[in-house]
Amino acid sequence: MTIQDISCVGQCSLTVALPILSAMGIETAVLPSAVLSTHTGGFTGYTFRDLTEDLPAIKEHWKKQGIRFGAVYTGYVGSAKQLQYILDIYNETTTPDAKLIVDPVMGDHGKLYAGFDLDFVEKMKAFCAKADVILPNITECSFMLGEEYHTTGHTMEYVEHVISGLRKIGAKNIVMTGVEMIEGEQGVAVYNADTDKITIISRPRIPGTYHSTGDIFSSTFSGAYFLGKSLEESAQIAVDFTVASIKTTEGDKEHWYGVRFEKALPDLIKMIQQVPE
Ligand code: PXL
Repeated sequence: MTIQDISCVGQCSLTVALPILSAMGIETAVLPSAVLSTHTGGFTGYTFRDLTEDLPAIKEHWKKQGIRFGAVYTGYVGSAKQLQYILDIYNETTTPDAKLIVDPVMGDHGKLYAGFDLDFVEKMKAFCAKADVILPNITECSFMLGEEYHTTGHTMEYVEHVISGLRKIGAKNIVMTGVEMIEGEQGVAVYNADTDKITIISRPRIPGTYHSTGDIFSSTFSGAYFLGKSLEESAQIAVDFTVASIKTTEGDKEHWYGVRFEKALPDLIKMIQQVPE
């Protein structure tokens, strides 16, 4: 089950997660955290309907129906109060082995998204401590650690420092996105709590900024991990599909609000069918 907003227009959150998870062959239930006419990253005057108070009744109905989920993946959450409701849903409607995968969606490029504040950051930190895997970008890591944001030049020392800070908050497995360790490359750092090892997965950087690629990454990661791939394999598939999605929109100035990931879905289906070496 995935919990995030429906941005009616804008190719992010649920309108990205659902097609990706479906293409991976995973039956996915959705819980919309809010409904917006568009996403908040560049559109103005959007509508925002918070669904926080719908969550308890939805949970009660699911419980009455005996519904059980095999995993929960959370993205953009509409209010701090929702985090407790989501934990209740996770605790009361999942199978005993169900993983909680949290993308602590709060900001990018050194700034919080519209509508988020430092109080939300504190609550998100506590929520991340309950997760099996967290998928923060560098901006979200900086806010959670209360530190300055560094765009590029991420040394291994910096990555280790951030991971150690996030572990102190209580995070278990960590996939940090937007890591730029090698000039001209971008990727992710995967911290595996079982092996206590960090793996860097990096690809040549595509110039420009592309909205919602974090949601594409996290949805793909969650799908691959749910299918039983390792943390590292899941991150690699997610990086490769994110790159393939960006390539469909590279240089397309008119399509500024998202990427045409739909065109790359056939690649994703091939990627998850490949047997690891
Ligand atoms: O892509 C993250 C995201 C999700 N949902 C909404 C957003 C954003 C980023 O701007 O505005 C509503």
